[in-house]
Amino acid sequence: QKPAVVVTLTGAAGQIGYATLFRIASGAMLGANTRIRLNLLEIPQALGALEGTAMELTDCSFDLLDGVNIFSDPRRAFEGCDVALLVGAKPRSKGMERADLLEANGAIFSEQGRALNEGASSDVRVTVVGNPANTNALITASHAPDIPLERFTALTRLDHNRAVAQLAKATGVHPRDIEGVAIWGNHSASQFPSLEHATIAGRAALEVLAEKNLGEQWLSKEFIPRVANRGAEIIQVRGGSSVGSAANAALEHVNLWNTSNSVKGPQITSMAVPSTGEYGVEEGLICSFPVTCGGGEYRVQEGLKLSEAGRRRFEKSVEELRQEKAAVESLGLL
Ligand code: NAX
Repeated sequence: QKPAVVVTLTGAAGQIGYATLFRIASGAMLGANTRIRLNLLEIPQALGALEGTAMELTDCSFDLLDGVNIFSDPRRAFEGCDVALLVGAKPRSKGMERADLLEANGAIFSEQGRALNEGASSDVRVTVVGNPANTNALITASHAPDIPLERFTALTRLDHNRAVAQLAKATGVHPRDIEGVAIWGNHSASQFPSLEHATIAGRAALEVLAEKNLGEQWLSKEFIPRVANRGAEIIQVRGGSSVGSAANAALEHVNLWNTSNSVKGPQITSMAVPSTGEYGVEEGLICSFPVTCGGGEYRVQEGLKLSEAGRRRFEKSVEELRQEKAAVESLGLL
């Protein structure tokens, strides 16, 4: 029998951590035939709560769960790590400047990058969820020079799922009939959720929308801002940030990327990955693109033509990524 896959989850006592762990242990992330060992990382103040979560995981007697270990030392948490989910991050507190936020997160992700570099297994795959996710992924990667750059990704699957849901709602179809939606750029309000190559039951989504009199106006005034600001909308309505949907998206991201027989079958998803020059995005930025993936690999879908408006929206988001990179560079975090 194959040895258990070591999954390291940071921020494990947080909200998304709690919503993710039980599903990981039940096989929703790596499939029903993959045994798992969980390494959970938290800050010292949260170890008590985390101990309680570990007890609950034990109480589930999951078939696939070979063990749970909790740590506050990243070097130990990432030892032998095959799949890393970096969820723990410093939230922006009142009065905190943007540079302070980048600096606080820079310290966390550079230390974790070094720990991955030292101890992770040679086939490690890393997914960053903690915000600012793209730039945190860049910081992590830059401190792990021995791990191939393409192993570092950031989560935009939640934005992707939100875009699919909004398209489904507007056209009165089920999300399962929708393909080819993509998030381009940064996981932030500047992102470009694109329907330009989306299809609904095989028909161009823009055509279906046009029949309902939903055109450029609807895209720019309703669809794009709705998707890009959905996190804020959830906070307003729910009184707290997205948790279940974020956990679900993180599981899907890892599942689609790392299993050859992913739960949802082959499909185009959105993933923030290190650019190798695709669509004119310079190397060194971790940018969301449409990708196909499976078996631990992904490929950016190339050759798609964006409209002029789409191109402009994408470029604006890429510019924000450049600025974030310049800011962390000037703080000496890369
Ligand atoms: P919580 O504040 O509930 O949990 C974060 C946890 O991380 C806390 O338990 C904290 O103690 C821990 N932590 C802080 N520093 C740490 C460190 N150095 N090592 C290990 N653990 C550490 O936040 P939660 O709602 O779980 O959200 C987690 C992160 O996900 C946030 O940064 C949030 O902004 C981000 N999100 C990213 C999304 C995405 O699509 N990329 C969507 C959802 C979410 O907003």
